[in-house]
Amino acid sequence: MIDLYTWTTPNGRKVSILLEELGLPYTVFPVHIGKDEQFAPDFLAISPNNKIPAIVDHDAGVSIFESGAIMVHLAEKTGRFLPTETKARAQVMQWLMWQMGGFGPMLGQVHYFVKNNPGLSPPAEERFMKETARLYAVLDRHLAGNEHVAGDYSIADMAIFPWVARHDWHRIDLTHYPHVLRWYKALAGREAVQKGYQVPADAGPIPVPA
Ligand SMILES: N[C@@H](CCC(=O)N[C@@H](CS)C(=O)NCC(=O)O)C(=O)O
Repeated sequence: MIDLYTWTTPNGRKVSILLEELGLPYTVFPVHIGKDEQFAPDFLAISPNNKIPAIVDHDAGVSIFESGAIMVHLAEKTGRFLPTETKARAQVMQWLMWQMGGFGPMLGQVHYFVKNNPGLSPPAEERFMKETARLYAVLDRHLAGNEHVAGDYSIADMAIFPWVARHDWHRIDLTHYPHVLRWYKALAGREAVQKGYQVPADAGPIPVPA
């Protein structure tokens, strides 16, 4: 059995989408980060960086924080969504790390400066908006020639998707990125993605442009 500590955010949804795709049983423990529940000692024992998501895999006797590490663990545990062949695995890992290192942190900065604190720092707004547009262009060019992000549908797709679902927060018009939009719509239509998106609470439908 797996315990999932999460909240209604892109990093949390990555893991709940994967768990739904895998069909693994799991227990959800909501951690309300707006109420500082991530600083509770019980949670810090599992996630010392005071951030969701985190899991406890009771079968394996391990607790893990950092969404990328959790996704690799679950993929390896089940032998799904992360190939073992060297080249195919490297492709998934590089796009997973692209999401963890850039397409996530940079978009989060846009949420902070542009959406939540407009006017606080115009240079920061410009810098992070520009980087966000660059990252979307990279993804769009890549998806122009690929159905999925890295070979078959994988944890790389599941890691990127919930961030694209916040496109209105980072002021991105998805119709300007037609290949991202095609890919995004395909994933938004998957039952497991829809179920995982609503963990730990119903957040309304996945936003999909017409
Ligand atoms: N690199 C981490 C980032 C996790 C993260 O930023 N979580 C946010 C919500 S999306 C959080 O828990 N924030 C609470 C806080 O910073 O106190 C991961 O991918 O797991």
